[in-house]
Amino acid sequence: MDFYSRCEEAKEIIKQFKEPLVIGHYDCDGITATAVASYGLKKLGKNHSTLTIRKVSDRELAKIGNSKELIFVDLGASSTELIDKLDAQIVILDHHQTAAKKSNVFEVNPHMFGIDGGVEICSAGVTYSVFQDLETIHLAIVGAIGDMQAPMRGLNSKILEKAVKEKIIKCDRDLSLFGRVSRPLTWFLTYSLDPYIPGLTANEENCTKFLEDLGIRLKENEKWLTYYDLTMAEREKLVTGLVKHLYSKGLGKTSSGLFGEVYTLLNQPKGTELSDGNEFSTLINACGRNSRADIGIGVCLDNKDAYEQAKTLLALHRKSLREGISYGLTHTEDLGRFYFLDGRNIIPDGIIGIIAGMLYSTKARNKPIIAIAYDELGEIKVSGRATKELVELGVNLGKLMKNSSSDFGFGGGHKAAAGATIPKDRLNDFLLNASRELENTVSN
Ligand SMILES: [Mn+2]
Repeated sequence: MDFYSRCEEAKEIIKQFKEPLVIGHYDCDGITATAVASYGLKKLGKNHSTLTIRKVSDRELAKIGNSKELIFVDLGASSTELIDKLDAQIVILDHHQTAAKKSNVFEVNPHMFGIDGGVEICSAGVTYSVFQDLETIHLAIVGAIGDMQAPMRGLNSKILEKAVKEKIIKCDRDLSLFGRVSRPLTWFLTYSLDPYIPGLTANEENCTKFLEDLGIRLKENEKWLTYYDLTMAEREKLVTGLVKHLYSKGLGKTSSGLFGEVYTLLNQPKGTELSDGNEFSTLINACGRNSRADIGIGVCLDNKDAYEQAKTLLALHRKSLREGISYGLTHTEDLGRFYFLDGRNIIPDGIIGIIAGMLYSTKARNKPIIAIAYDELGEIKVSGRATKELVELGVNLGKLMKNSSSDFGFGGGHKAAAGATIPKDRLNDFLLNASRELENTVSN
Protein backbone atom coordinates (compact mmCIF):
# COMPACT_ATOMS: atom_id res chain seq x y z
CA MET A 1 0.00 0.00 0.00
CA ASP A 2 1.43 3.40 -0.95
CA PHE A 3 0.41 6.95 -0.14
CA TYR A 4 -1.61 7.47 -3.31
CA SER A 5 -3.57 4.21 -2.98
CA ARG A 6 -4.38 5.26 0.57
CA CYS A 7 -5.65 8.59 -0.83
CA GLU A 8 -7.85 6.78 -3.35
CA GLU A 9 -9.25 4.61 -0.60
CA ALA A 10 -10.09 7.70 1.44
CA LYS A 11 -11.93 9.17 -1.53
CA GLU A 12 -14.01 6.00 -1.88
CA ILE A 13 -15.03 6.25 1.77
CA ILE A 14 -15.86 9.94 1.40
CA LYS A 15 -17.98 9.16 -1.68
CA GLN A 16 -20.21 7.06 0.57
CA PHE A 17 -20.79 9.99 2.94
CA LYS A 18 -24.16 11.72 2.65
CA GLU A 19 -23.66 15.03 4.43
CA PRO A 20 -20.19 15.25 5.93
CA LEU A 21 -18.71 17.89 8.20
CA VAL A 22 -15.16 19.04 7.45
CA ILE A 23 -13.25 20.02 10.60
CA GLY A 24 -10.05 21.95 9.99
CA HIS A 25 -7.28 23.70 11.87
CA TYR A 26 -7.41 27.52 11.97
CA ASP A 27 -4.05 28.21 10.31
CA CYS A 28 -3.30 28.70 6.63
CA ASP A 29 -2.77 25.01 5.92
CA GLY A 30 -5.94 24.03 7.80
CA ILE A 31 -8.02 26.63 6.00
CA THR A 32 -6.70 25.80 2.52
CA ALA A 33 -7.19 22.08 3.25
CA THR A 34 -10.78 22.78 4.34
CA ALA A 35 -11.36 24.72 1.10
CA VAL A 36 -9.87 21.90 -1.00
CA ALA A 37 -12.16 19.40 0.72
CA SER A 38 -15.16 21.68 0.40
CA TYR A 39 -14.56 22.16 -3.34
CA GLY A 40 -14.08 18.43 -3.81
CA LEU A 41 -17.26 17.57 -1.90
CA LYS A 42 -19.25 20.08 -3.91
CA LYS A 43 -17.94 18.54 -7.10
CA LEU A 44 -19.05 15.14 -5.82
CA GLY A 45 -22.50 16.70 -5.33
CA LYS A 46 -22.40 16.49 -1.53
CA ASN A 47 -24.10 18.85 0.86
CA HIS A 48 -21.58 19.51 3.58
CA SER A 49 -20.54 22.00 6.24
CA THR A 50 -17.21 23.19 7.59
CA LEU A 51 -15.98 23.91 11.09
CA THR A 52 -12.65 25.46 12.08
CA ILE A 53 -11.11 24.83 15.49
CA ARG A 54 -7.85 25.70 17.27
CA LYS A 55 -7.13 22.26 18.64
CA VAL A 56 -8.82 18.94 19.29
CA SER A 57 -10.28 19.23 22.79
CA ASP A 58 -13.58 18.25 24.42
CA ARG A 59 -14.63 21.89 24.37
CA GLU A 60 -14.00 22.29 20.63
CA LEU A 61 -15.40 18.87 19.71
CA ALA A 62 -18.68 19.80 21.41
CA LYS A 63 -19.25 22.09 18.39
CA ILE A 64 -19.61 19.06 16.12
CA GLY A 65 -23.21 18.52 17.17
CA ASN A 66 -25.00 15.60 15.54
CA SER A 67 -22.77 15.06 12.52
CA LYS A 68 -22.10 11.38 11.94
CA GLU A 69 -19.62 11.76 9.06
CA LEU A 70 -16.48 13.70 9.86
CA ILE A 71 -13.45 14.66 7.79
CA PHE A 72 -10.63 16.08 9.90
CA VAL A 73 -8.01 18.10 8.00
CA ASP A 74 -4.69 19.30 9.49
CA LEU A 75 -5.86 17.91 12.84
CA GLY A 76 -6.51 14.64 14.53
CA ALA A 77 -3.42 12.54 13.90
CA SER A 78 -2.18 12.85 17.45
CA SER A 79 -5.53 13.04 19.23
CA THR A 80 -6.41 9.36 19.27
CA GLU A 81 -8.34 9.19 22.52
CA LEU A 82 -10.64 12.16 22.02
CA ILE A 83 -11.46 11.27 18.43
CA ASP A 84 -11.94 7.59 19.20
CA LYS A 85 -14.73 8.53 21.60
CA LEU A 86 -16.78 10.19 18.85
CA ASP A 87 -19.76 8.28 17.55
CA ALA A 88 -19.24 8.89 13.83
CA GLN A 89 -17.54 7.67 10.66
CA ILE A 90 -14.24 9.47 10.55
CA VAL A 91 -11.61 10.23 7.94
CA ILE A 92 -8.45 12.07 8.99
CA LEU A 93 -6.30 13.86 6.37
CA ASP A 94 -3.30 15.06 8.33
CA HIS A 95 0.47 15.39 8.14
CA HIS A 96 1.42 15.65 11.81
CA GLN A 97 3.19 12.81 13.60
CA THR A 98 0.64 10.10 13.99
CA ALA A 99 -0.17 8.38 17.27
CA ALA A 100 -1.02 4.70 17.71
CA LYS A 101 -3.58 2.99 15.46
CA LYS A 102 -7.17 4.07 15.78
CA SER A 103 -10.11 1.73 15.66
CA ASN A 104 -12.98 3.56 13.96
CA VAL A 105 -10.90 6.05 12.02
CA PHE A 106 -9.50 6.00 8.48
CA GLU A 107 -6.39 8.14 8.37
CA VAL A 108 -4.26 9.33 5.46
CA ASN A 109 -0.92 10.52 6.74
CA PRO A 110 2.44 10.67 4.92
CA HIS A 111 4.19 9.48 8.11
CA MET A 112 2.48 6.10 7.64
CA PHE A 113 4.57 5.67 4.49
CA GLY A 114 7.88 6.93 5.80
CA ILE A 115 7.30 10.38 4.26
CA ASP A 116 8.15 13.31 6.54
CA GLY A 117 4.94 15.33 6.81
CA GLY A 118 6.87 18.06 8.59
CA VAL A 119 8.69 19.12 5.44
CA GLU A 120 7.45 17.18 2.40
CA ILE A 121 3.70 17.70 2.34
CA CYS A 122 1.04 19.60 4.27
CA SER A 123 -2.61 18.82 4.89
CA ALA A 124 -3.79 20.90 1.94
CA GLY A 125 -1.46 18.71 -0.16
CA VAL A 126 -2.81 15.51 1.38
CA THR A 127 -6.39 16.71 0.84
CA TYR A 128 -5.60 17.68 -2.76
CA SER A 129 -4.08 14.22 -3.26
CA VAL A 130 -7.36 12.69 -2.12
CA PHE A 131 -9.74 14.80 -4.22
CA GLN A 132 -7.38 15.45 -7.17
CA ASP A 133 -9.22 18.55 -8.46
CA LEU A 134 -6.83 20.58 -10.57
CA GLU A 135 -8.90 23.69 -9.74
CA THR A 136 -7.54 23.57 -6.17
CA ILE A 137 -3.96 22.46 -6.82
CA HIS A 138 -2.64 25.97 -6.07
CA LEU A 139 -4.15 25.74 -2.58
CA ALA A 140 -1.92 22.74 -1.85
CA ILE A 141 1.09 24.98 -2.49
CA VAL A 142 -0.36 27.91 -0.53
CA GLY A 143 -0.94 25.56 2.43
CA ALA A 144 2.65 24.32 2.23
CA ILE A 145 3.94 27.91 2.20
CA GLY A 146 1.79 28.61 5.27
CA ASP A 147 3.36 25.63 7.05
CA MET A 148 6.88 26.92 6.21
CA GLN A 149 7.55 24.07 3.79
CA ALA A 150 8.95 26.31 1.02
CA PRO A 151 11.06 25.64 -0.99
CA MET A 152 9.05 22.61 -2.09
CA ARG A 153 10.53 19.15 -1.56
CA GLY A 154 9.31 15.56 -1.83
CA LEU A 155 5.58 15.20 -2.50
CA ASN A 156 5.22 18.99 -2.47
CA SER A 157 7.56 19.30 -5.42
CA LYS A 158 5.55 16.62 -7.28
CA ILE A 159 2.42 18.73 -6.79
CA LEU A 160 4.31 21.87 -7.81
CA GLU A 161 5.68 20.19 -10.96
CA LYS A 162 2.18 19.22 -11.96
CA ALA A 163 0.87 22.76 -11.37
CA VAL A 164 3.76 24.20 -13.39
CA LYS A 165 3.15 21.73 -16.21
CA GLU A 166 -0.54 22.66 -16.27
CA LYS A 167 0.45 26.36 -16.35
CA ILE A 168 -1.38 27.04 -13.08
CA ILE A 169 1.77 28.10 -11.17
CA LYS A 170 5.00 29.74 -12.26
CA CYS A 171 7.95 29.12 -9.94
CA ASP A 172 11.07 31.34 -9.73
CA ARG A 173 13.92 32.08 -7.39
CA ASP A 174 13.70 35.78 -6.64
CA LEU A 175 13.51 38.51 -4.03
CA SER A 176 10.94 37.08 -1.66
CA LEU A 177 9.98 40.07 0.49
CA PHE A 178 6.29 40.25 1.16
CA GLY A 179 4.24 42.29 -1.31
CA ARG A 180 6.19 41.57 -4.47
CA VAL A 181 3.03 41.72 -6.54
CA SER A 182 0.66 44.08 -4.77
CA ARG A 183 2.66 46.56 -2.72
CA PRO A 184 3.95 49.94 -3.96
CA LEU A 185 7.76 49.80 -3.80
CA THR A 186 8.18 52.17 -0.86
CA TRP A 187 5.81 50.09 1.26
CA PHE A 188 7.38 46.90 -0.04
CA LEU A 189 10.57 47.95 1.79
CA THR A 190 8.97 49.86 4.66
CA TYR A 191 6.95 46.84 5.75
CA SER A 192 9.69 44.29 5.33
CA LEU A 193 9.68 42.30 8.55
CA ASP A 194 11.29 39.09 7.36
CA PRO A 195 14.10 39.88 7.08
CA TYR A 196 14.07 43.04 9.12
CA ILE A 197 16.19 45.58 7.25
CA PRO A 198 17.71 48.11 9.65
CA GLY A 199 17.37 51.65 8.39
CA LEU A 200 14.60 50.70 5.98
CA THR A 201 12.00 48.60 7.80
CA ALA A 202 9.40 50.90 9.37
CA ASN A 203 11.04 54.01 7.89
CA GLU A 204 9.09 55.18 4.85
CA GLU A 205 11.20 58.28 4.28
CA ASN A 206 14.46 56.30 4.14
CA CYS A 207 12.88 53.77 1.81
CA THR A 208 11.78 56.46 -0.65
CA LYS A 209 15.25 58.00 -0.60
CA PHE A 210 16.91 54.58 -0.96
CA LEU A 211 14.85 53.80 -4.08
CA GLU A 212 15.41 57.26 -5.58
CA ASP A 213 19.17 57.00 -4.99
CA LEU A 214 19.15 53.71 -6.89
CA GLY A 215 17.36 55.44 -9.76
CA ILE A 216 14.27 53.25 -9.56
CA ARG A 217 10.96 54.70 -10.74
CA LEU A 218 8.30 54.77 -8.02
CA LYS A 219 5.40 55.73 -10.26
CA GLU A 220 4.32 55.40 -13.85
CA ASN A 221 1.63 57.86 -14.89
CA GLU A 222 -0.64 57.75 -11.86
CA LYS A 223 0.10 54.18 -10.84
CA TRP A 224 2.45 53.34 -7.96
CA LEU A 225 4.76 50.64 -9.22
CA THR A 226 5.31 47.29 -7.51
CA TYR A 227 8.34 45.01 -7.73
CA TYR A 228 6.36 42.96 -10.23
CA ASP A 229 5.98 46.04 -12.50
CA LEU A 230 9.73 46.76 -12.70
CA THR A 231 11.95 45.95 -15.64
CA MET A 232 14.58 43.24 -15.16
CA ALA A 233 17.31 45.91 -14.98
CA GLU A 234 15.43 47.79 -12.26
CA ARG A 235 14.84 44.60 -10.30
CA GLU A 236 18.55 43.84 -10.43
CA LYS A 237 19.42 47.33 -9.23
CA LEU A 238 17.08 46.93 -6.28
CA VAL A 239 18.38 43.50 -5.33
CA THR A 240 22.02 44.61 -5.49
CA GLY A 241 21.18 47.76 -3.54
CA LEU A 242 19.51 45.76 -0.75
CA VAL A 243 22.37 43.28 -0.46
CA LYS A 244 24.90 46.13 -0.30
CA HIS A 245 22.78 47.89 2.30
CA LEU A 246 22.69 44.82 4.54
CA TYR A 247 26.46 44.33 4.19
CA SER A 248 27.01 47.95 5.16
CA LYS A 249 25.07 47.22 8.38
CA GLY A 250 27.23 44.18 9.10
CA LEU A 251 24.31 41.89 8.21
CA GLY A 252 25.75 40.19 5.15
CA LYS A 253 24.46 36.84 6.35
CA THR A 254 20.91 38.16 6.56
CA SER A 255 20.95 38.97 2.85
CA SER A 256 20.31 35.35 1.89
CA GLY A 257 16.97 35.78 3.67
CA LEU A 258 15.98 38.24 0.96
CA PHE A 259 15.67 35.44 -1.57
CA GLY A 260 13.54 32.39 -1.93
CA GLU A 261 11.36 30.31 -4.18
CA VAL A 262 8.42 32.47 -5.26
CA TYR A 263 5.20 31.19 -6.75
CA THR A 264 3.03 33.13 -9.18
CA LEU A 265 -0.50 31.73 -9.28
CA LEU A 266 -1.55 32.08 -12.89
CA ASN A 267 -5.16 31.09 -12.18
CA GLN A 268 -5.71 34.16 -9.96
CA PRO A 269 -6.36 37.81 -10.95
CA LYS A 270 -3.05 39.26 -12.17
CA GLY A 271 -1.27 41.78 -9.94
CA THR A 272 -3.38 41.04 -6.84
CA GLU A 273 -2.32 39.47 -3.51
CA LEU A 274 -3.97 36.28 -4.71
CA SER A 275 -1.54 35.88 -7.60
CA ASP A 276 1.44 35.44 -5.28
CA GLY A 277 1.78 32.32 -3.15
CA ASN A 278 3.31 34.11 -0.17
CA GLU A 279 0.77 36.90 -0.17
CA PHE A 280 -2.12 34.48 -0.59
CA SER A 281 -0.85 32.48 2.36
CA THR A 282 -0.43 35.56 4.56
CA LEU A 283 -3.93 36.70 3.69
CA ILE A 284 -5.36 33.35 4.75
CA ASN A 285 -3.30 33.32 7.95
CA ALA A 286 -4.61 36.75 8.87
CA CYS A 287 -8.18 35.40 8.59
CA GLY A 288 -7.44 32.41 10.81
CA ARG A 289 -5.59 34.38 13.46
CA ASN A 290 -8.48 36.82 13.68
CA SER A 291 -10.94 33.95 14.21
CA ARG A 292 -12.42 34.44 10.73
CA ALA A 293 -11.44 31.20 9.04
CA ASP A 294 -14.78 31.40 7.21
CA ILE A 295 -13.50 34.44 5.32
CA GLY A 296 -10.28 32.58 4.49
CA ILE A 297 -12.23 29.62 3.12
CA GLY A 298 -14.29 32.07 1.03
CA VAL A 299 -11.11 33.60 -0.40
CA CYS A 300 -9.82 30.14 -1.36
CA LEU A 301 -13.10 29.41 -3.11
CA ASP A 302 -12.99 32.65 -5.17
CA ASN A 303 -15.57 34.62 -3.19
CA LYS A 304 -14.99 38.30 -4.10
CA ASP A 305 -16.65 39.70 -1.00
CA ALA A 306 -14.54 37.47 1.25
CA TYR A 307 -11.43 38.77 -0.51
CA GLU A 308 -12.30 42.39 0.35
CA GLN A 309 -12.90 41.46 4.00
CA ALA A 310 -9.69 39.47 4.13
CA LYS A 311 -7.70 42.49 2.97
CA THR A 312 -9.05 44.49 5.92
CA LEU A 313 -8.09 41.70 8.33
CA LEU A 314 -4.62 41.55 6.81
CA ALA A 315 -4.10 45.29 7.26
CA LEU A 316 -5.04 44.93 10.95
CA HIS A 317 -2.80 41.87 11.32
CA ARG A 318 0.21 43.72 9.89
CA LYS A 319 -0.49 46.71 12.06
CA SER A 320 -0.31 44.56 15.19
CA LEU A 321 2.85 42.87 13.88
CA ARG A 322 4.52 46.24 13.32
CA GLU A 323 3.50 47.43 16.76
CA GLY A 324 4.59 44.13 18.29
CA ILE A 325 8.02 44.14 16.69
CA SER A 326 8.72 47.75 17.61
CA TYR A 327 7.74 46.99 21.22
CA GLY A 328 9.82 43.80 21.18
CA LEU A 329 12.92 45.52 19.87
CA THR A 330 12.94 47.98 22.75
CA HIS A 331 11.73 45.76 25.59
CA THR A 332 13.65 42.50 25.21
CA GLU A 333 15.89 41.74 28.18
CA ASP A 334 18.95 39.54 28.48
CA LEU A 335 18.27 37.04 31.26
CA GLY A 336 21.57 35.23 31.06
CA ARG A 337 21.00 32.01 29.14
CA PHE A 338 18.17 33.44 27.03
CA TYR A 339 16.56 36.67 25.91
CA PHE A 340 13.18 37.42 27.40
CA LEU A 341 10.31 39.47 26.02
CA ASP A 342 7.32 40.12 28.27
CA GLY A 343 4.49 40.95 25.86
CA ARG A 344 1.68 40.50 28.38
CA ASN A 345 -1.21 42.92 27.75
CA ILE A 346 0.69 44.39 24.78
CA ILE A 347 1.23 41.66 22.19
CA PRO A 348 -1.59 39.24 21.24
CA ASP A 349 -0.78 35.57 21.89
CA GLY A 350 -1.54 34.74 18.25
CA ILE A 351 1.54 36.64 17.04
CA ILE A 352 3.94 36.39 20.00
CA GLY A 353 5.84 33.51 18.33
CA ILE A 354 6.29 35.46 15.09
CA ILE A 355 7.55 38.48 17.03
CA ALA A 356 9.97 36.28 19.02
CA GLY A 357 11.48 34.97 15.78
CA MET A 358 11.91 38.46 14.38
CA LEU A 359 13.94 39.65 17.36
CA TYR A 360 16.99 37.88 15.92
CA SER A 361 17.15 40.64 13.34
CA THR A 362 18.89 42.75 16.00
CA LYS A 363 19.80 40.36 18.85
CA ALA A 364 22.99 38.30 18.89
CA ARG A 365 22.31 34.75 17.79
CA ASN A 366 24.08 33.12 20.75
CA LYS A 367 21.06 32.42 22.94
CA PRO A 368 17.39 31.47 22.52
CA ILE A 369 14.52 33.94 22.75
CA ILE A 370 11.62 33.30 25.09
CA ALA A 371 8.56 35.53 24.76
CA ILE A 372 5.29 35.52 26.68
CA ALA A 373 1.77 36.84 26.23
CA TYR A 374 -1.62 36.24 27.84
CA ASP A 375 -3.91 33.82 26.02
CA GLU A 376 -7.71 34.11 25.77
CA LEU A 377 -8.16 32.31 29.11
CA GLY A 378 -5.75 34.60 30.94
CA GLU A 379 -2.99 32.00 31.15
CA ILE A 380 0.53 32.65 29.97
CA LYS A 381 1.43 31.52 26.48
CA VAL A 382 5.18 31.01 26.12
CA SER A 383 6.89 30.99 22.72
CA GLY A 384 10.52 30.09 22.17
CA ARG A 385 12.74 30.53 19.13
CA ALA A 386 16.32 29.39 18.57
CA THR A 387 18.75 29.66 15.67
CA LYS A 388 20.04 26.74 13.62
CA GLU A 389 23.48 27.26 15.20
CA LEU A 390 22.01 26.87 18.70
CA VAL A 391 20.18 23.69 17.71
CA GLU A 392 23.50 22.32 16.46
CA LEU A 393 24.98 23.08 19.89
CA GLY A 394 22.27 20.92 21.42
CA VAL A 395 19.48 23.39 22.19
CA ASN A 396 16.09 21.67 22.01
CA LEU A 397 13.28 24.10 22.78
CA GLY A 398 10.58 21.45 22.39
CA LYS A 399 12.14 19.52 25.23
CA LEU A 400 12.81 22.69 27.20
CA MET A 401 9.17 23.80 26.96
CA LYS A 402 7.91 20.35 27.98
CA ASN A 403 10.29 19.86 30.90
CA SER A 404 10.07 23.41 32.22
CA SER A 405 6.28 23.37 32.38
CA SER A 406 5.59 19.74 33.27
CA ASP A 407 4.77 20.39 36.96
CA PHE A 408 2.11 23.02 36.31
CA GLY A 409 1.36 23.37 32.59
CA PHE A 410 2.13 21.79 29.24
CA GLY A 411 4.50 22.44 26.40
CA GLY A 412 6.36 21.03 23.43
CA GLY A 413 7.25 21.61 19.80
CA HIS A 414 10.27 21.59 17.55
CA LYS A 415 13.92 22.11 18.48
CA ALA A 416 14.03 25.61 17.00
CA ALA A 417 10.45 26.71 17.67
CA ALA A 418 8.29 25.59 20.57
CA GLY A 419 5.73 26.78 23.07
CA ALA A 420 4.10 26.19 26.43
CA THR A 421 1.05 27.25 28.39
CA ILE A 422 1.44 27.92 32.11
CA PRO A 423 -0.65 29.46 34.92
CA LYS A 424 0.07 33.15 35.41
CA ASP A 425 1.53 32.71 38.91
CA ARG A 426 4.15 30.18 37.77
CA LEU A 427 6.20 32.36 35.44
CA ASN A 428 9.27 32.55 37.70
CA ASP A 429 9.32 28.79 38.19
CA PHE A 430 9.10 28.29 34.47
CA LEU A 431 11.94 30.72 33.71
CA LEU A 432 14.21 29.16 36.35
CA ASN A 433 13.51 25.71 34.92
CA ALA A 434 14.20 26.97 31.41
CA SER A 435 17.51 28.44 32.47
CA ARG A 436 18.48 25.12 34.04
CA GLU A 437 17.52 23.27 30.86
CA LEU A 438 19.95 25.42 28.93
CA GLU A 439 22.75 24.87 31.44
CA ASN A 440 24.94 22.68 29.25
CA THR A 441 24.26 24.29 25.88
CA VAL A 442 24.27 28.06 26.38
CA SER A 443 26.70 30.08 28.44
CA ASN A 444 25.71 33.36 30.11
MN1 LIG B 1 -0.48 21.81 8.65
